[in-house]
Amino acid sequence: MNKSKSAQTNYLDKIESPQNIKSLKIGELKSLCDELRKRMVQTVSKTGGHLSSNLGVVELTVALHKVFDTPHDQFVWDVGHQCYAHKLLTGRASRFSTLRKEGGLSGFPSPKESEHDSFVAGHSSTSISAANGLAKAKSLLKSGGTVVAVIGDGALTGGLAYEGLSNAGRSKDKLIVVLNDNGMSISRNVGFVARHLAALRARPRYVRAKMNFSSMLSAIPLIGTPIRNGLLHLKTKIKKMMYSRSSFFEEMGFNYIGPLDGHDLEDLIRGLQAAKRMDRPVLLHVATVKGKGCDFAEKNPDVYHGVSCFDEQTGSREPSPDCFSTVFGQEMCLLAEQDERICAITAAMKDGTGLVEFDRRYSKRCFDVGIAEEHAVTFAAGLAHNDALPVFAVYSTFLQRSYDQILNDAAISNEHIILAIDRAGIVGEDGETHQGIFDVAF
Ligand SMILES: Cc1ncc(C[n+]2csc(CCOP(=O)(O)OP(=O)(O)O)c2C)c(N)n1
Repeated sequence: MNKSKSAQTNYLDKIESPQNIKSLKIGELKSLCDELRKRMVQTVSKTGGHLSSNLGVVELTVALHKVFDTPHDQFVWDVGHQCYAHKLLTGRASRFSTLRKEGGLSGFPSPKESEHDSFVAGHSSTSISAANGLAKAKSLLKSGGTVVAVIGDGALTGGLAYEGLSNAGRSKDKLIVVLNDNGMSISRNVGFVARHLAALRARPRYVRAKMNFSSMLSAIPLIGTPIRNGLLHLKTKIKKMMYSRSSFFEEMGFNYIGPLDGHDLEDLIRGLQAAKRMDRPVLLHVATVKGKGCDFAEKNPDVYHGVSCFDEQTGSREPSPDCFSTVFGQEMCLLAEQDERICAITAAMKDGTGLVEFDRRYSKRCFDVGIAEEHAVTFAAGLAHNDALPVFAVYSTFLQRSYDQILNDAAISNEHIILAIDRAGIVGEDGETHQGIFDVAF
């Protein structure tokens, strides 16, 4: 861990509910962030779990709880693997050492576990659709409060996220999507999303002007309509001067704020307050560093994405024995040498499925399609139809996404695709959302 004298303080153990952080000043909140990181590294080194993603959203989580009031306001964590700071701030710090153990805390959000976990998660790219539904129900029933979806740039490669954006964007409901952009899925992110977000990150000048402008507007009491309209016109002009084209999210119906530094608490709090004041769908783009604040996780965020026990000081781990994925990867390399029709497909799980060496040796025949399991199967069927021999390496639980594609796009026309199904069976620590028990039935 990075050394910090403020890590000596103890705010965390006094937090019984998120209300307790409301009165903390910025300096105290920063110390709290150090404590959260320390507790996560200590615990995950013993229980295993998702480390890098959680270290990256510490300031974001603190800022969210500073600005909003759960459970009246609701946070929907996409995938949910980054919810540890949220758990620690919502009355679960004393049980945190039971993380991922039988009878202990789940590694993912679980409404059964806490009223602060608004929605179940585990599989990727669902948060915007869920938040769309939660926000719609709030506006229909006039129950008040704000719904905030937190989604990573990796999860944004999944098609369901676009179904969510498209519907939430036209809903006109009060809804905030926080895009946690660290440039990484488990490994480096791929495709259009990665390119578009990199372009947005490269133009940071607009956000401050926009936030200062909205605070200015809201600070003027009873502002008259003609003056307000004049100012809004001016705002559009400034915006046009600064941006030559709008972001994809604006085209989808969202007000776009960003990019913000996701480790600057003051900026995050200001950004979230600005988003909260808007009575419509808003996308807040936040740039974070995966693994932030822990040297070994920051250097190798992919290695410490999902990790088993390790040494808390050095990050070193026992070498793991060869498993299905390792042997599968070796066999794939051997077979690919003999048969040039063989292609490998992964849905953002190159490391977990053992395809790293295959990708190094046969990069033209290795396809990381992003978190897009449906696409992976139909893409494989297309490859097979034109005589390639595709092997889709996938965890059993995530193959559930592709049930329809297996039936309609591959099986009906008898395409020769190979499904290399990993992590089948009861999975233990990852819990109910990750069981690999339905593939036999389908
Ligand atoms: C449908 C589905 N496929 C694959 C996964 C495995 N998985 C868990 S987290 C993750 C990467 C998510 O990246 P991002 O959303 O950017 O979050 P980060 O970890 O970078 O914070 C993947 C592929 C999953 N949870 N769900």
